[in-house]
Amino acid sequence: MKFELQATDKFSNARAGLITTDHGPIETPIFMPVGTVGSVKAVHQRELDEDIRAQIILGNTYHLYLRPGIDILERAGGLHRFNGWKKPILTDSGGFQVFSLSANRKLKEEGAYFRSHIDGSKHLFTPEGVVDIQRSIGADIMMALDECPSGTADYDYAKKSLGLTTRWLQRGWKRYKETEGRYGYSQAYFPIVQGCTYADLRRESAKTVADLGADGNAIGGLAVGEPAEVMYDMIEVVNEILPADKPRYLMGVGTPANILEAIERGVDMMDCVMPTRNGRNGMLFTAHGIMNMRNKKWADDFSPLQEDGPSYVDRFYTKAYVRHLFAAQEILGMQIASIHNLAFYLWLVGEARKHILAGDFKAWKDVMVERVTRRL
Ligand code: PRF
Repeated sequence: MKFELQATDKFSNARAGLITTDHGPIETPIFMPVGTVGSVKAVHQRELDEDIRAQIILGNTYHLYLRPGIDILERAGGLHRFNGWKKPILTDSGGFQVFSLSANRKLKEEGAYFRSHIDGSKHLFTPEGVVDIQRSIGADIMMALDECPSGTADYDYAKKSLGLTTRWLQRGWKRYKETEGRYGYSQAYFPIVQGCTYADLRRESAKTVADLGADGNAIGGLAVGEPAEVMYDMIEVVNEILPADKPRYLMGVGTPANILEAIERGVDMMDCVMPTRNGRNGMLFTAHGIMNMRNKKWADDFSPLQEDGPSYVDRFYTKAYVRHLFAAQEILGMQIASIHNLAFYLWLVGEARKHILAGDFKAWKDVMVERVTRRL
């Protein structure tokens, strides 16, 4: 994997760059749609590619390991062959999902013990094991096993937790260096900065991560219950230390406004379930504000979903029709909302990139943050 820094904003830390992987290029800043079980919910691969213009999607080690399982993924020739997505894939390591989904999880020095949320079976994720699993999945970017404490964790807990994450990182990195991709293309391994809301722990973690010299670096443990301002402060603290010539990935963030604030602070990659999950509940993000399609006010609004929207669904369908689909609980409503929201997120980061390259990112961003947070 290669990263070329193409421009840095004069008035902020925003950057434009180009990541090159064996499955093609990624222009940054980029938003990565989440495809937890190997499918971006309610969206075809063709729509993802041609309409939404996704450049990279996510998968989850936790889910894919439990189902369909590593044997099937290996026999398929990896996740790209299995789901037909030919562009880059990043997989999260599983630690975060073990904590949010599984039962009876327990952290030990050796790894994370947990029971499957599907059938209750017992499993252990080790830092080495999740490298092997991600090799089998064939992710272009693999993530280190970490612990993500709550955003309200106390200092002692955060410090102990970071100790474990750091030891796990060294073990995972060693396994990464000793192994190779099994499908003939190369795979990167991103370490993850933790340290909760404590600047000294964040700095310490960022130094450890920077010293590894990985192809890219991630910031975890944010958007987990701390105030947004604290998240922004932590991003600033960490990005002062993470190398400028490697991509920076902020995990699991966020709203359109969060994304713009993160880009302003030097983040290059982001993912979040929000456009798809909230979309399935009828929440549409647009360049003019947020619409709840369950609201009766749209019932007789026959104007296009978003006249100037980036996706064909924006002009093809009316607000009244989409409101009807949600009222009638039709699957198509969820599909339209998912395509619209993802196309909007990809449009937003694409515009951010254009404005960084043009040199007027900061002024554009200040206007956009206000617009995208309005309620329509
Ligand atoms: N670690 C991992 N995945 C994550 C997170 C993390 O801290 C977050 C936190 N926002 C989302 N996804 N491995």
